[in-house]
Amino acid sequence: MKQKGRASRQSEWLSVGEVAEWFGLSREQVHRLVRSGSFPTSMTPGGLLRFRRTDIELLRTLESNDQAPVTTIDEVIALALLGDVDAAANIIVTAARRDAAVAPILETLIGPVLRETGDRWQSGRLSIAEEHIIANVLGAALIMARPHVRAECNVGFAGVLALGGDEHEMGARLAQLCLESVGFQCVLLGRGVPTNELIAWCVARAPDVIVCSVPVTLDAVRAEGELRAIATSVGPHTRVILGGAGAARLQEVHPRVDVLFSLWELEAVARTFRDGTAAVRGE
Ligand code: B12
Repeated sequence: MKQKGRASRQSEWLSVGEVAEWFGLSREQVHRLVRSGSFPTSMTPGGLLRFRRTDIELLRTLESNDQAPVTTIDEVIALALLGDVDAAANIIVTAARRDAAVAPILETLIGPVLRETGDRWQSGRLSIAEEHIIANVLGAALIMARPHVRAECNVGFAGVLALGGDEHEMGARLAQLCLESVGFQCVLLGRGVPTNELIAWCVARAPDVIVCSVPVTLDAVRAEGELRAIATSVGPHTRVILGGAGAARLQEVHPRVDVLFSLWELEAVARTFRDGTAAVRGE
């Protein structure tokens, strides 16, 4: 995609027309890319589609190198069903190096593969065993990719967990990889941590960032309680970040919590820590 025009710089949010102009696309092409999951989006309270400027700027940087994902969802599902963890990890690592960022491959391929897997399981096109195999292979691939995408610097310490108490914790693992790729030291607390232990951990470890992922199936009341406990137990320097497909279902989000809509945004926010650390060091 080529950048043609330049949209106005005033607003944090961009419209479909502005994004189309930035990439030299028609509005219909933008809508198609949104439907395919290639553009992270948000809705205004009035139901209008909006794009966060930082997401689009990061995408534009990547697009300027003419880099589209070459592996398809079907291919990843097929190799995952063969149990090929190495190939799945290789796809993530190769793309992360090519894009100089890990969020694009996670948002445009790994996330969509997981969601497609759920759809196929729900419609009977994949068995329970096959769904489990794909999730396990991708989970292992994310772990295998870590040392290869991790940045050498140390920009801060982060805790990452899944809220709501159910078994879905892949969102937390994706978030962990994003943070590590920009230089965070991460501890994955995973899922199902009792609230009192969460509080104790936050107090004892005083992380710079605590990232909470809310999966699509969640106990909203439990997730809200866990989030409140975290937000009120961390010190003032800790940034609390919330995201994931279930985040929109929470009725009450503590004012200390920043809600992000995508891994693109998370990576962009994490980079601001790195840039801040470099500035302090005078680099
Ligand atoms: C893998 C999987 C499982 C695995 C989980 C393994 C694991 N270690 O996580 C297992 C097999 C255990 C499982 C179990 C179940 N599952 Co399941 N599962 C899935 C599946 C296929 C993928 C989940 C996933 O990882 N998605 C990818 C995530 C990461 O995507 P996401 O949340 O949209 O997040 C994206 C962004 O928001 C971002 N993100 C995520 N976190 C964060 C955080 C921050 C801060 C930011 C900025 C961004 C961010 O990253 C993602 C990138 O695109 C989904 C399908 C789906 N649509 O997701 C079904 C799905 C979630 N499961 C479902 C169901 C029903 C179940 C079971 C109830 C099935 C059963 N009858 O036993 C059980 C629940 C058991 C329990 N007690 O919890 C349903 C939920 C339906 C609903 N709407 O409630 C789904 C949607 C499948 C379906 N189509 O019906 N599941």
